[in-house]
Amino acid sequence: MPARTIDLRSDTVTKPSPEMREAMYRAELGDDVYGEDPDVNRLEELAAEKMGKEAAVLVTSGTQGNLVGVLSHCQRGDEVVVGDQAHVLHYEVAGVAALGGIQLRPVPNGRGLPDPKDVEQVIRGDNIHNPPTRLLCLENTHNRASGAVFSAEQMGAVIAVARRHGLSVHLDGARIFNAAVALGVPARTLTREVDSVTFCLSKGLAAPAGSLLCGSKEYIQRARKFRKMVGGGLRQAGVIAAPGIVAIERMIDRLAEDHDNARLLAEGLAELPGIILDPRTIQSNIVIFDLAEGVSTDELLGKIRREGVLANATAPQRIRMVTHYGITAEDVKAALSSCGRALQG
Ligand code: TLP
Repeated sequence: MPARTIDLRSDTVTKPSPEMREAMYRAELGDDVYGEDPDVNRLEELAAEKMGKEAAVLVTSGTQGNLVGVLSHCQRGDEVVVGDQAHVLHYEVAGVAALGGIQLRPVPNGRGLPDPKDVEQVIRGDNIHNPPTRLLCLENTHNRASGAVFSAEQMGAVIAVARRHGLSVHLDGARIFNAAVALGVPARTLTREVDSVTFCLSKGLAAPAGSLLCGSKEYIQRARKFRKMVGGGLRQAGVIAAPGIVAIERMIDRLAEDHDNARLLAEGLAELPGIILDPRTIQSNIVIFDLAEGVSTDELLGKIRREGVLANATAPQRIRMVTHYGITAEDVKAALSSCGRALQG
């Protein structure tokens, strides 16, 4: 058995810090459906302030945040424009379609943001045949684009198109603090122009669960009702909120270490035979690389797993590795050695 597991599958695998465990233990607790959990109330205020919005609501997960976020903007039969690589399109079980009767309209986004021209082209005019285009969804950092980071200016160009046509804008900011740290700006500068944003406590910030949906007071009031509808009204949720407060107050600057480790990982991987990766494209904590023809994804993943290194495939010849609170520079070096052995033998 390997001495230690180096789990690069995702930053969702992070375990809470000792301070978070202590905060959970000490949480005062109250029934949050009555609005009576003091830590939840404090966390929601803190989240709203960090995102520069009037209000916030604690949800169980990023998926629930995006679902409730979209439901609170749309009516059944509305259409939402999203990048064709968006998390909301690939990994959220089509929740907005299945539960909200909302149609997702993908536009190409490759390794970046959707092109404003492509967005403009799919916004529908007022015609009896057309679903109303109601919302534009963006993602920052972008998961399937190797954690690509977008500045406020870059997002501004595509948001301007949405505004010109009266669309609202929701940001899947599951890793918005990674973007903020990578750019060296406060997160609220990246969320200023959007109507709503979801961010996660349980990825690089290392809290055990929970995400926050943030927006105007009136929007968040609506969202509270949808959260209840999808079963997200929790009771003594202070056990989640208390470590969430620690996550926001103590864990944001630390994300820079994950970015350094991701760069180290990408530079090492790029040197290995059979791996196709330009390390200059890695901007945050997600490293995605392709395998040359003839290199088997399953074989590589199987070999490194036997040495205690875990990673996931995101396509037949594509692997993702994510750095996080549980991964040190030493772990990265060990993972690189393991990949090197697997590719040579
Ligand atoms: N992403 C997970 C998987 O679902 C793929 C991961 O391991 O990266 N938005 C973005 C951009 C995300 O990356 C994720 C999680 C979510 C939303 C959903 O968050 P959770 O897992 O809390 O529902």
